[in-house]
Amino acid sequence: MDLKGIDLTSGVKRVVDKCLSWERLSEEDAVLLYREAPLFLLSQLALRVKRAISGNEIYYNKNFHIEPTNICTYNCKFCSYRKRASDKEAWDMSMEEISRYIDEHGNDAVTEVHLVGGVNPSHTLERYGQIIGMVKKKLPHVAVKGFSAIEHIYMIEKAGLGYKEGLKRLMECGMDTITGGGAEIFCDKIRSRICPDKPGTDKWLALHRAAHELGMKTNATMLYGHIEQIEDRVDHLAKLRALQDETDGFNAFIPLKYRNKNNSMSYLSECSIIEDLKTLAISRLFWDNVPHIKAYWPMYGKQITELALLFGADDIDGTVQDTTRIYTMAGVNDRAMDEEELRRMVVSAGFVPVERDTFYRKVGR
Ligand code: V47
Ligand code: SF4
Repeated sequence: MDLKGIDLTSGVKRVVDKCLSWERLSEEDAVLLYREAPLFLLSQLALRVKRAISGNEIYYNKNFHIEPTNICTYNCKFCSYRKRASDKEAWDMSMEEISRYIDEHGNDAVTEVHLVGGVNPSHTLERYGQIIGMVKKKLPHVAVKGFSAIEHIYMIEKAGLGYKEGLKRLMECGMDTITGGGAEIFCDKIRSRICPDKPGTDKWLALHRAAHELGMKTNATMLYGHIEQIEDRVDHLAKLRALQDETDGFNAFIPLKYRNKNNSMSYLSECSIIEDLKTLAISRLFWDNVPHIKAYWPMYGKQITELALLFGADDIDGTVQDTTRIYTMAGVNDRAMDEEELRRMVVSAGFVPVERDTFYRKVGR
């Protein structure tokens, strides 16, 4: 990379040298990149790492979500989705409704079903197992990505089991992996302000560790762009990187931009697109041992997703079929993309679209 004639601070030059010699970045390095590195440079550096992992390919999959309920015992201030049982916008699907829903959305082309919802205190681990089992029975060819760590922690503790034992029971019902949700931001001080009553960092990490020890690959998320500082984002990535060093169990990292409509933190503005792109690129550079960075299009919207491809993301998630309400309820307008549109987006950014399954194996049709 020829940086002659480009005005960079000595700190940035030092970190660029580390990147170019594939040296691991420290937390201080990552904070410095956030503060001092120009955006075009972050793009070049992150693309270099992305290309070493996935060449010119950008992955997508064919999936749909099932959100069985939005009734939740927790009260996350950023959540636009959660309702009380008495609210007219609350839902809690019966097993018959879930069955019809699977029939409506499932077909031979779908490779993944993403299950997630509120933590409904009237539900049980057994019911989670029944839902997973129903999906697997009707669509035996799909991978079931079942629920977030927060949902698992609640249901497993309620059943009086250890995390491994609880996850094992759901795996026996057909669960292949879990989602990366519920991580929010690992700084407990911030957590106590934005999601005060929900299980904390140690439990989230312990649940994923248990899944990894059972041989399961999982995803991880980070909710950013609210009241956290840059140092909190880097600390979050450092905790994930440290667990990955031990277990090698994470497949993908998904940075989630805080969207500000219809929730108790709506007084906050959303962060800039520049901040989104920096966060993607620095995640790619700092978390050096996570294979994939996902630019989740239902959360970014289509335009930011296109730009994300130039900042180290190598995955845009799936066809989704307009089956998630988490982001539409928080103000994102883009709801649907068919396969052709997903592929066109990738091609227009200069990459090769590749259909993958949940475990990043190429799908040959
Ligand atoms: O945990 C809720 C976030 C997550 C808002 O594993 C919000 O492949 C921004 O985890 N603004 C759920 N974010 C979604 C999730 C996910 C999404 C896509 C792929 C995968 C995967 C996982 O959504 C929650 C929370 O962090 N969230 N409200 C909001 N207003
Ligand atoms: Fe419940 Fe999840 Fe919303 Fe928090 S983010 S209130 S845990 S549905």
